[in-house]
Amino acid sequence: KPEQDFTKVSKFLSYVLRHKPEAINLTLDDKGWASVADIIEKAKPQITLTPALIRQVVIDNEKKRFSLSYDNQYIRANQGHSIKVDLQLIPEKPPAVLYHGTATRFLDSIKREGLKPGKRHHVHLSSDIETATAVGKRYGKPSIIEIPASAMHQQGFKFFLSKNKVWLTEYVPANFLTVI
Ligand code: HQG
Repeated sequence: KPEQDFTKVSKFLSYVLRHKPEAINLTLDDKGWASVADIIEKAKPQITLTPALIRQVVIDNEKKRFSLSYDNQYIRANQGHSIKVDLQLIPEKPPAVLYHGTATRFLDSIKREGLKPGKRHHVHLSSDIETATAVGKRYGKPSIIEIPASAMHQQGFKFFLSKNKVWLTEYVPANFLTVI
């Protein structure tokens, strides 16, 4: 089925572009871009890619996880990295509230320590509860945390909106968190 192929390719691209390019001996530039031709070559024989398949995955991906350069020669992930890359994110004014979905079993620790980015660059926040619920479900029974983003922004906390509309911030101290 093509959808299954797309999922497999998306997972492969997420892995090498966000977390472990060295797994296939790929190099990213400092802004996270990799050559499409290079990926195709180095993905072999694990996975067979073509420029057309990569373009389809970039376009169809439900979360718009990847971007291609204008000439289609380079690709990068829009967010979610654990390796150091400079996405050149520009701070933006967030909406009044944002939501973070997590597993219920993490709540005690989160209430104590605040929301931390873990292995990634940022804490990931959503503008709607449905998306946050889907994110939280990945690790178990979901819980939703509401964050007063405007108020934090007024106090000097920076927020960024990734190209695929995920809100990002470095850290959310515990006093800003309300479990809803
Ligand atoms: C939790 C997916 C204990 C945090 C999604 C989360 C998202 C704490 C987990 C994107 C904590 C990290 C990111 C603390 C935070 N104590 N646990 N103090 N602070 N946590 O996967 O936000 O499909 O790195 O709540 O849709 O779940 O990959 O982050 O549960 O947008 O494109 O630590 O990944 O997108 O987990 O998900 P993650 P996330 P993709």
